[in-house]
Amino acid sequence: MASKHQADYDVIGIGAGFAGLGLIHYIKEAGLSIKVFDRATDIGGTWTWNRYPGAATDSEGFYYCLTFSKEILQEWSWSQRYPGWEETHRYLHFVAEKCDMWPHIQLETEIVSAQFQEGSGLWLVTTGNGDTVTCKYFVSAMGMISEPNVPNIQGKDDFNGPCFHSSRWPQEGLDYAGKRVGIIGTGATTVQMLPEMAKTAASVTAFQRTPNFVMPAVQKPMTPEWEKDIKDNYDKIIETCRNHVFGMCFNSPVGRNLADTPPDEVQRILEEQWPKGSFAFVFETFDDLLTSADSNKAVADFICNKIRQKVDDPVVAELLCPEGYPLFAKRPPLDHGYFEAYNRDNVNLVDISGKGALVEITESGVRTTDGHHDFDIIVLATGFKAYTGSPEAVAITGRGGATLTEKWKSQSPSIMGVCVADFPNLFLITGPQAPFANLPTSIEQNIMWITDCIKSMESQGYDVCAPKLAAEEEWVAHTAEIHGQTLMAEGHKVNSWMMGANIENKDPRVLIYFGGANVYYDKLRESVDNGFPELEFERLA
Ligand code: NA7
Repeated sequence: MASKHQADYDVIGIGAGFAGLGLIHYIKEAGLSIKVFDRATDIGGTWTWNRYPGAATDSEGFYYCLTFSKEILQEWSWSQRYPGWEETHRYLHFVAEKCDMWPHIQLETEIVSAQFQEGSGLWLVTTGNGDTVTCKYFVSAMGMISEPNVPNIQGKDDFNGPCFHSSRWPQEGLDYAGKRVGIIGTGATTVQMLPEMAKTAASVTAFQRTPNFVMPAVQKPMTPEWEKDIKDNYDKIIETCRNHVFGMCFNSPVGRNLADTPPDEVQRILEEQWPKGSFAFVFETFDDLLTSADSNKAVADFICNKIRQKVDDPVVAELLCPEGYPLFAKRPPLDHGYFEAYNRDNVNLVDISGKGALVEITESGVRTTDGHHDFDIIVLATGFKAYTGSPEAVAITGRGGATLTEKWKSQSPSIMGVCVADFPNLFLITGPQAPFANLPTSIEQNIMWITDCIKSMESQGYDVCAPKLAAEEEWVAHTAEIHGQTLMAEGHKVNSWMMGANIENKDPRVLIYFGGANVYYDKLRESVDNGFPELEFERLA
């Protein structure tokens, strides 16, 4: 049944990364028209912006991928366990070409605003050039860790050399060999970047406010035998991710709590798992690490001892050991030689957590209260405005004239992270209060729900779907209750982006559903099966 009001496209998406490409596939398959806009010069999203040395996936590549095409899963070959940004970027190009997605993509086009039009039920979308385009369904595929957090550090525009956010790495590349590099921040980005840069830079100095629980990645090349095993078992791999609490290819729950395990056995299990690498260290050891403070502390102590073993200088080692907060209150990075890098003569750690606080960036470097550090290059590896930052960067105005930014001022409510009350026909892929999980798994589950909703509306001749406020309140309460039962609730004490606590002048909040990605995917399916009870459907006159 055709809509009474004609739009330029059935669907407009913003963002041509994993989410945007996945959206194109499912919407095309539904027989609807779609255009995806991206301000970047290339597709790839995260994997086109984050071109810093060492940038790589933290999920293993064989399940950090889209699964809708069995052909692609068989044809594409990953070269190693954790593909670097170049390889992931090449993979996304492969997907776009193979599935004939290019006609549906418009690059170098920033969307600056989108307004819901009450009369027609369409979205009016405006580009940075002032061009306007309309759609019935408007989808944010902008990614949940993509809008840079650039803190207001005094003097950052005065520096004489390159000074940029890590996700705005110069696209033409940057020659840092023989240069003195200063990096502000020591999150997952720096953990990947620092050991790689240290190989050729004259010096690399990291300014650290909060140390992280960094666990081993254990990179390894893909062998023909391993690849065959993966490709022979893809259905099982996809099913495992779909049914895992974090959407990953791990065998958990393991049916064992640390609290019930004798200390010797705990050490034996942790020692056995540590050299295998990946987040399996948390997910395939014990089931109570994210809920029991004592169990979490035992593993935290184990990790700190490993750090002490790796770092030669005991003072530096102590500075690198997290203390006073639980493992996973901040998202833990994976290690590709980060700690060993501090044993090099050209790598320095500057503690800015206390009396040596960061004061300003000057023409020639960084000043702390302890002195001045000269640099040729400064990288602001200061993180992202997770979950809400990207949608808020576009002026999205819903019913009644309120913007998303206004709606999300003190909390960031949604229904399952996919839609928001007062914003009809707007869909988010991995919006706030969705789980934090292996992203391609969550992305695809979200897109399937969105596409099913759109297909249902089209087949019944509906013009508008309005998310119900009561359903939103229910999801918010449920998400908050579960969040409060986990140790991630302590994230606000350590500026965790998982609670939006890393953003200046922003109230910490519940941004993530921690009830299990698998449980969440079941809820999305239930919603489809029950005819989307969270939504009110309308036909316009
Ligand atoms: P993160 O993990 O948010 O790390 C940002 C780092 O920047 C962190 O060490 C912060 O210290 C530091 N930071 C932020 N603002 C400042 C100021 N004003 N002064 C000094 N230091 C600051 O971002 P990443 O890019 O490393 O990783 C983001 C995610 O991307 C990662 O978790 C993966 O999921 C992929 P703090 O900890 O707040 O003391």
